Amino acid sequence: KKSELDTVKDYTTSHYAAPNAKMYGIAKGKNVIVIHLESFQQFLIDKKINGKEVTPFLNKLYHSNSTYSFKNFFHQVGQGKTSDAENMLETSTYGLSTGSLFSQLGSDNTFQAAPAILNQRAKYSSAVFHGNVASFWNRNNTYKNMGYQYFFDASYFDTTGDKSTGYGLKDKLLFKNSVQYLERLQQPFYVKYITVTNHFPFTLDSEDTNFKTTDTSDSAINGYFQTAHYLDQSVKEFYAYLKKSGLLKNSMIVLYGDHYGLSNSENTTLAPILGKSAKDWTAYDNAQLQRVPFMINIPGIKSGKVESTYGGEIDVLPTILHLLGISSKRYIQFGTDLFSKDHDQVVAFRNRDFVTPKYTVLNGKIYSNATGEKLDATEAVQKAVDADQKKVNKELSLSDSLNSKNLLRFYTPKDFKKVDASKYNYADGLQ
Ligand code: GP9
Ligand code: MN
Repeated sequence: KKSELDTVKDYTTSHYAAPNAKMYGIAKGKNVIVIHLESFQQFLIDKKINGKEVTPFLNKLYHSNSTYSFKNFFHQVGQGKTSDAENMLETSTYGLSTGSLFSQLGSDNTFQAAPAILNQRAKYSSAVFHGNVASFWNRNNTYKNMGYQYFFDASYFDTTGDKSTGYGLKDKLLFKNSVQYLERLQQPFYVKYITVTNHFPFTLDSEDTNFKTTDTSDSAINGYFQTAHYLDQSVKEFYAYLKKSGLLKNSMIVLYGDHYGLSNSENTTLAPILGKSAKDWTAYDNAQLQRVPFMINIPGIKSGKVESTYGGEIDVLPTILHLLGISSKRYIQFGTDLFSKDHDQVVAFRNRDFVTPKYTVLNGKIYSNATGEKLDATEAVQKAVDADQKKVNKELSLSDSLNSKNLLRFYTPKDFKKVDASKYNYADGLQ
């Protein structure tokens, strides 16, 4: 009888998408800097409020010819929110159907995650910078099992008084005060910045913003544009440092929004700001707002553009590995390289709803992306959608069995050395 691991492996092997030869290795050997844009939704890109761009710096990056930007990229998180996004990016496996994988399984599971892969395949060092306490979402334990060498959490920074908001150190200070550690990391490095200031309830001290925002009845919406603007300025300041230090030209910067900031219940108040009618707002519209930015900025290239490929957080790891010239074929990963001609454009949400380039399927109801209207599906469309739904269900359930049964402990990819979490002591920092 086939083992459960083999069933999973058979699926990911047959689902694997070979790299695009034009893209493979274009960022080989570069540092990788992942910037996690907290609660940042795609609609912020190019959005103007009172005649002013909310995120002018990110807009420029988004449209730059040194950036591959994706306009049909969706978050796929469940209840684990930030930690689910992190798990997908680090492992290309899904979060769990309830709760947070980091919290439930992060302390004990075997991971074959980005920091370990990059270290073993291409000698990358690795670190996370985050202005909240290390125990939030059980990161301190999970990161060790993923092979992160360093974790600079709140304890490394002065977070007192007005230096913090609800979830920790303000983003400008996180970027600025991380430099002392970043500069001592051996290159090439794989580092991740998890920002926090653009987080519900989106409040900011008045000294940190002069952005003139909306005046809706919903203070979260009004605040959202201000904290997003602040995040934009934070990234801009960090880029100025990267440029001045010379790191920029040796790095690939990956920016992504982890999940929605405004919830479905707030979307009807948001609708008029997006030029939509609140009274015609539907579940379809809520689903479309689950787009988040995904940008790969590789300073020096000229071929960057806004891509319309559909994809999500599950696809990031194989995409990045291939850009670095590292084959992903030997790993168990559920996503596929966004640049591959075999990339799978069916984007699964954690609740089994899904989006394809043509359809949005919510609770079995099919909406046309072209019209936003519910479809009376022809037999052929229904058949295609049923096949996609079956695949989505299968993929999520195989990922769940892989993770909840810790099946990776039985699998050793070629040359992979199991991560030894006891090697890492995040209190030591970089001496
Ligand atoms: C906290 C931060 C927020 O450390 O990452 O997590 P979220 O509430 O967005 O899941
Ligand atoms: Mn988050």
